[in-house]
Amino acid sequence: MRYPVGGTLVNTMQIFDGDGDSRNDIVGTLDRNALSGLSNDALVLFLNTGF
Ligand SMILES: [Ca+2]
Repeated sequence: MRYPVGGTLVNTMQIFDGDGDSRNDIVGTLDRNALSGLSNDALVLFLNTGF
């Protein structure tokens, strides 16, 4: 499977309480496909701050 050079995909997103404050947060893994397709992956964490 080919991806555009420099594209960013969201591989997975999971909802869980990452910081234990009883509000659900979201963690996602980003796959930023460089030429190898395996570099520049990243984890992102979205904290629900309860506004
Ligand atoms: Ca939380």
